[in-house]
Amino acid sequence: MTVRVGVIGAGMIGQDHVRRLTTTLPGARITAIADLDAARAQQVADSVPAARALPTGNDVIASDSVDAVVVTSWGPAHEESVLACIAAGKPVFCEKPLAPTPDACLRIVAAEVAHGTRLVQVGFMRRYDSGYRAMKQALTGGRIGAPLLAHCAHRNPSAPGTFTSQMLITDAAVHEMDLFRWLLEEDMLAASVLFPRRSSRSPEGLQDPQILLLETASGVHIDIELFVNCRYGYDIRCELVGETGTLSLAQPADLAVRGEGAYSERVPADWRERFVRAYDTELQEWLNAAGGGEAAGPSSWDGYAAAAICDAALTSLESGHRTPVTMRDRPALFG
Ligand code: NAI
Ligand code: ISE
Repeated sequence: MTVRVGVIGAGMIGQDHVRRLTTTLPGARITAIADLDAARAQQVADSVPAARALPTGNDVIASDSVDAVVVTSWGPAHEESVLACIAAGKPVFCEKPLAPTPDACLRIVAAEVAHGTRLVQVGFMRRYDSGYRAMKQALTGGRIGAPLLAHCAHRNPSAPGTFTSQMLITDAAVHEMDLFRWLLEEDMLAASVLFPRRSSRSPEGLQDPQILLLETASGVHIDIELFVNCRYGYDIRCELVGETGTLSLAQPADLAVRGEGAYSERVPADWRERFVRAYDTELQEWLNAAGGGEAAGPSSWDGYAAAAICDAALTSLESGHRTPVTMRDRPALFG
């Protein structure tokens, strides 16, 4: 079956998802694209056979030639589009963050509960990365005993001038927040943000790097270095320490070179290169479910949980204190 897909937001990741849905993954046909920048929407639509540029996201959702929707606009615009998809009964893949605040996420959760079945998948692609999947399998298979703590790094070579200290949490660390809920199968209890020496290479006023410490309900501590102007490449690291061993995310390069007395591996340029296979797998899973009018993978509840953890971390960023994560009870729809 071919799913006719509409796309809202034709920026960096929107174009990357359009490419994979058009040239890499079977089972999809892009039929409609909208962007606030009409020229950009037209340009992207022109690159896809039989796709039309439409004036607004709501036009895409309402279109008879759209069965399911990919939302890749900016975070604050996600809620309106996702709610409109649920109202139209159309499956929707929404990039992270589901919405910028816990309350906005809860409105989406409530709409999905009222609809009665899941329609929303959130773009937490790390759950589909083969390295993290191997880590989860080894953990649940008992290879390192009970997990105790984890060390992570989330480094970007550079961030746009508009990047704020808050965005190290809401834009970057949100991935680890979801990842560890999935990996450890438990919620977070508290968040604390620490401030190491500021990099003189980061824009004035940006607190970069930061260390985020998450605590799970069972007491696992997860430290995450967030550094968005590390200059040398996109570097994602994770080591999970258990009672009898450790699990480390292998470096993702396909090739290691020994030559001229040195050993080297390529460091990915950005998230598109590092997680290319994970994005392919997550969107294939979404397409497979969307073909049946449903959603799988990270849910709107997972989007809400991540927003609740972000909220605590943002409070800690301001106050300098450890901050408890507060969450509502999970509706039955989300298992
Ligand atoms: P971008 O700025 O390159 O593109 C966003 C596009 O959305 C722009 O062309 C903008 O004009 C359009 N847009 C904004 N509001 C709109 C609206 N109401 N209707 C129609 N178009 C609208 O941003 P980028 O990097 O592509 O990020 C988009 C989303 O994807 C963000 O939520 C971001 O956090 C997420 N993202 C996720 C990644 C991942 O690894 N899962 C990686 C990069 C981005
Ligand atoms: C970007 O928006 C993403 O979502 C990437 O996955 C993340 O690693 C990066 O830090 C964000 O800026």
